[in-house]
Amino acid sequence: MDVTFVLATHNPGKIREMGEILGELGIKVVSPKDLGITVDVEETGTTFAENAMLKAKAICASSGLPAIADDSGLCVDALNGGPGVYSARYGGEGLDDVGRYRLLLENMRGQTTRAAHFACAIACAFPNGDELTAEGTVEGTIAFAPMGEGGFGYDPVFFYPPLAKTFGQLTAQEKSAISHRGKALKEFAARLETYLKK
Ligand code: ITT
Repeated sequence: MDVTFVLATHNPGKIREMGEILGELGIKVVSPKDLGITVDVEETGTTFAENAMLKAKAICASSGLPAIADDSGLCVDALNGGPGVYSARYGGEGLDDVGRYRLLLENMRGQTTRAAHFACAIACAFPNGDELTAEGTVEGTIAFAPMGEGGFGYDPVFFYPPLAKTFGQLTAQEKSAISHRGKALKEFAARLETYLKK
């Protein structure tokens, strides 16, 4: 594939995972940082798909290149699907990844219903106005304590029953093979291939 895409994200965990998966799928990417672009996009959408498209369009407009964005989050049944689209802002500005998952564990204390899923929407915006989208989810449960140092965000507290491990205990390859992001990016790559053939 001879097109270069900008990864419309500032999250280092996503840049790493998306770069690896897209690289394996033969898709060339650069980061906004590589291009000297810093665009802070306000995530005003109510769905992952809307927010992903807002980010992709903003970075496409400022770079002049096709841009791929990811909007994702953790949806917990006992929290009525929260933090959902607010996953990055859970607990307010002052918290880091560890602070956010600790707050989640605190809010889940005594809760026996632990089902949750990660969701990921991928959006791609082209300079000519064309758009592509794809989505992926993965089901799991909220662990009772953090386990593992891998991944990022809520990974240490997201337990994946089929492997009996948290996402924090998986290698990058193991996580990508089953994750919300891995699934969404594979679907996106298939749609992109069809689009580029047209
Ligand atoms: P960009 O908007 O720059 O891409 P962000 O971190 O603000 O970065 P989101 O608004 O999509 O991105 O927030 C997603 C949050 O959901 C992220 O910060 C993590 O806390 C969490 N999250 C998403 N995918 C995850 C994953 O694979 N593992 C762990 N946590 C994840």
